[in-house]
Amino acid sequence: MLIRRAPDLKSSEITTESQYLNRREWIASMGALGAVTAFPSIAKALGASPQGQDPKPIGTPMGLQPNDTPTPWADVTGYNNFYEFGTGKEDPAENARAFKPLPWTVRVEGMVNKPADYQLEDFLKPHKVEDRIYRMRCVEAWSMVIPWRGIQLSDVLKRAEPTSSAKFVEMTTLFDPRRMPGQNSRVLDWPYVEGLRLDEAMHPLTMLATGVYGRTLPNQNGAPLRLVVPWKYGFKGVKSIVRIRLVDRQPRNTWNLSAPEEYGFYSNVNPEVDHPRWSQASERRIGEFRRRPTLMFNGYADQVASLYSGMDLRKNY
Ligand SMILES: Nc1nc2c(c(=O)[nH]1)N[C@H]1C(S)=C(S)[C@@H](COP(=O)(O)O)O[C@H]1N2
Ligand SMILES: [Mo]
Repeated sequence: MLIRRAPDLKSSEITTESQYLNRREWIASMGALGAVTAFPSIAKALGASPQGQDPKPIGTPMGLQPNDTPTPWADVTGYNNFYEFGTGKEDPAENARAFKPLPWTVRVEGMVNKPADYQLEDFLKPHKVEDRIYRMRCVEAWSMVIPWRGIQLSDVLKRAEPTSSAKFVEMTTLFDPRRMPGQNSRVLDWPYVEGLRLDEAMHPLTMLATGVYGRTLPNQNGAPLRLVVPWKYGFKGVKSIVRIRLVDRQPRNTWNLSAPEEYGFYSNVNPEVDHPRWSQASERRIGEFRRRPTLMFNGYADQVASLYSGMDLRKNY
């Protein structure tokens, strides 16, 4: 496998010309979203709150396509995968209601010069918080456009000072069956764990999210801290993270442990490599009826394809 050094891009450098164009088209398309919310029945079908109290989607659109509009608040926060709170898409919003994400400790450890246990506030304090609107896609072939708020994972890693042996990052969800009732059943091997290669983790698109729609992250979306990697299938986005560990071997990841033939370590969005149970060639945007084509790396190929040059993406699915 090819290990490359992490790209050292400033965030200003990743705003490409095509993103400027997308931004203009996106602003134009917001007119269309306004038209939808003007019809209460349609807005309701799309999941908008009947009181019209939905927060405004804020943030810099990054890599959005001309027809991408932010997924309504009610869908972003009402249609979730978070097995710690049940396996149905509507379970997490219901079952995570009582979860108290604060106080929260994050441990950064492993092959770093500066391991530490941080209270969430201290963990976040030195880093720049940004609002960014990303396309997201689940391996089950549904997709959303989500206005995230968060920090770059690269900032956290730089602060910890990885040693030269560190090659991967492993991130682990809280294990506390009293607070996460789904952990009392054996649907998955708890705690949920995910990983990235160090260069993927250092990529400027990779975020640790603390919010959506300019608000604090709802419990069902992975409060208080979750991973967001917009060019990978949703399951890479590990929620409610308590540990970030730098390691020299490819970490185990939960879905690969449960069904290795179905879920790989890389899990890059790839319309050419089907999952055994779901075609990856097209997707259904939540709130829409027709399918749309799935794009290589979920539309972020310009920015991330070079991470995988020389790799066989059929083998490394
Ligand atoms: N701890 C944990 N993280 C998780 C999951 C989970 O079940 N447990 N589900 C994953 C899957 S399959 C998806 S699609 C995304 C969904 O994130 P969202 O609900 O914020 O859209 O979370 C991912 N992170
Ligand atoms: Mo998913």
